[in-house]
Amino acid sequence: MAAKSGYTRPRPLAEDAAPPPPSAVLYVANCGPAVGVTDADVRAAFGAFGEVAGVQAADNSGARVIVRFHEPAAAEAAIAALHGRPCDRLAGRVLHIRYSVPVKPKALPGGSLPVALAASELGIPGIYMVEEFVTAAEEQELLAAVDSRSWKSLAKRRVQHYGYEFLYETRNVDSKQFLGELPAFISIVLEKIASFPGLKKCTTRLVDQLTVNEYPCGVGLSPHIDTHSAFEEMIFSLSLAGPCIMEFRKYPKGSWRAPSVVNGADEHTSQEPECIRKAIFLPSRSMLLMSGEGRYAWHHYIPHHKIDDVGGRVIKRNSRRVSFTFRKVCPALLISRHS
Ligand SMILES: O=C(O)CCC(=O)C(=O)O
Repeated sequence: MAAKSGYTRPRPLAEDAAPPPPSAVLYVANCGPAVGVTDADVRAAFGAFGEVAGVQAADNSGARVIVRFHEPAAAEAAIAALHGRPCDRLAGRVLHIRYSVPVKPKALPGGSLPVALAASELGIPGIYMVEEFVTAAEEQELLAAVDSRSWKSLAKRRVQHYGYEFLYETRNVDSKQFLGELPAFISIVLEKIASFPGLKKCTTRLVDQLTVNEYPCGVGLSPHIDTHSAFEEMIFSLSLAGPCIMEFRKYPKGSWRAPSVVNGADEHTSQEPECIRKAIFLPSRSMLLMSGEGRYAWHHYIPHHKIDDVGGRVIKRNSRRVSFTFRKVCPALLISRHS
C-alpha cells in the first residue's frame, strides 16, 4: 500500500546494489500499535537522538513506521544505536531500521504518448474530429432520450442498438433483425452528419445503424477495427456527457487495403507487440469520423483510465461518457436478408 507519509520501505538489497542514501527519514520495522508501541513511545525512543519531526504508519500493518527527523545526523545516530539491538525505552524490543525512500509518484496513464487535440495533429489519414458538433442543449436532449429507453447491460458498460442489432460475438449485425428506422430523436444529428465538413453530397442515407454506449468512469473499450465486411467506410462517433482519450494502433502487417479486397477474416490479427500508437482527446459534444486508412487499418480503443493526461493537464473522467456510434450496414448483407 502507498504510505501516507510519502516515504516507504527501501527495496531489499541486491548484493551489488547501493543502499538507500542516508537521510533524515527512517523506516522502522517491528514497531507500531499492532505490537503495542504508540506514537508517543516512538517519539520518546527516537527523541533521544534529535528532534523528531513526525511519526507515521509506513503501511497498513500497524507494525512498521516512518520516523522523520529534522537532521540526517539524528537519523544516523538512531540507526547506529537502535538497529538490531534491544531498545530500553521500548521494553527491550528489537527494531529493524533502514533509511526510508520517497514513494515514487505513480506515472499518469497514457505514458508518454502525446495526446492530439485536433485530428490534424493526430495525423491519421481519414480521421476527422469536429468539436461542438451538437449544442449543450441538444446533448441534454439526446441523453434524456436514451435514458428514457431501456439499456442492455454488458460486462462493464451499457448499450442500446437502433436500426440493426449489433452482435458482439461476431462484431457484425444481425441483418435479419431490422429494429426499425433510426429514431426521431437523433434527426438533428443525422442532419448535421449529412453536412459534415468535407463530405461529398450523398443521395442515399449515410448511416442506418446506431450503437449507444454508456461507459462508467474508468471504463474503456478494447482495441478493434469495425468489421470491414459488415459496415461501410464511414463510422461516426459522437461523445456526450464526458470526454475521453481515444487511442489508435497500427500494426506493421496491418497495411491498409481497400474494402473490396477484404473478406471479413482480417479483423483481430495477432497482437504483435510493435505498433504505432496515437491518441486524440475527444471532448464532450465532439463528433469523430473514422474513414479510409483510419477506419480500415488502425485499431481504435479507449484506455481504461479514470484520469487522463492531456498535454500535462490532468483531466478526470466524468461519472459516465455516452457515445453514439453511427454506421451504415453494407448493402450486400441486407440483400441476403431479403433473398
Ligand atoms: O465510444 C466510442 O466513441 C467508440 C465506440 C466504438 O468504437 C464501438 O462501439 O465499436
